[in-house]
Amino acid sequence: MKITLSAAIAASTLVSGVAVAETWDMPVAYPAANYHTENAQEFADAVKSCSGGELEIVIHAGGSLFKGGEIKRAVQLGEAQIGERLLSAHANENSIFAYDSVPFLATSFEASDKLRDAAAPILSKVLAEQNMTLLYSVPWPPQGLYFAKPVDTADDMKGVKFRAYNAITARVAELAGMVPTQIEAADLKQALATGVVSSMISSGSTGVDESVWEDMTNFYDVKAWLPRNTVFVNTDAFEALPENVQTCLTDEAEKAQIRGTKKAEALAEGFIETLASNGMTVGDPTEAVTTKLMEIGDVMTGEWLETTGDDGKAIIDAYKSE
Ligand code: PCA
Repeated sequence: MKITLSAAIAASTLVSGVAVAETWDMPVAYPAANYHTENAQEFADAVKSCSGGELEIVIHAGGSLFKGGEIKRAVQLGEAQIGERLLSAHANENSIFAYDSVPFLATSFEASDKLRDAAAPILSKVLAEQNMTLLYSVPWPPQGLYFAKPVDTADDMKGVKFRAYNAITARVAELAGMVPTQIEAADLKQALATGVVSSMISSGSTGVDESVWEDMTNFYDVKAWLPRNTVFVNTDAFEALPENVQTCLTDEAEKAQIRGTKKAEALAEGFIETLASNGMTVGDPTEAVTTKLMEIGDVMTGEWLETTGDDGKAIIDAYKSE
């Protein structure tokens, strides 16, 4: 009897999945110790557990499997099954991807969540057209300006070499008279050290990850927007999963979104304190710089609405009506 029972268990395990256990690669662009990556690792661990070991997600941090700029395409083509990407960096392909980087539209964690929900239907549709399924997204803390000198007036920004992480940040720089170059966070330290750039807009998180106080001196807490890292899966790979594993994945994605957002918010102030304790001058921008940035924000909001048309308008309308 005992033997028969264990044989039956063995047979059913074979059928129900252990024998067909899947391993997925999950490329991410940011370092292993960054909270986005730690959150993704917790997500992977939870998926392994709720799928009863049927799905193992292996995280490849710091652009080690695919560089930031390659992750989205790798998932689209099924070269990786799942990935995390700063989708706004693909705004050149479809400006909807920059919904989270419209200057001064959503500048707090709460507003950023609202905007995420307002954009979710359209973002899901755009990703679905590319054979990808949206799982979750987590914000970066509010974006501030970093410089290697005090910047008190709009003129102080002119000619400064600026590290951009997407087309939006490049446009901010351009409109401020700076000279943008798009550089992944993984390559930032070298670009700063070699003088390729000497300023950027980013969160305290990336400033701390890359110990930018070694090359820059001033952080201005502009709170321009909260860009997001988005996690998405190749739709064919997702649909090939047994239904219970699909549910496990989407349930854990929802939890990861909440957990990651809370982490970002809890860590935000501390990042800025770390910049200060490492010698950076931290504070608000001057009125003159703020005025310039607001002007730039207005121009860019107009440009974003123009390029996104009805979809962009629908997102803003849904956001404002919430
Ligand atoms: N850090 C990322 C994107 C936004 C942020 O805060 C970066 O600088 O690459």
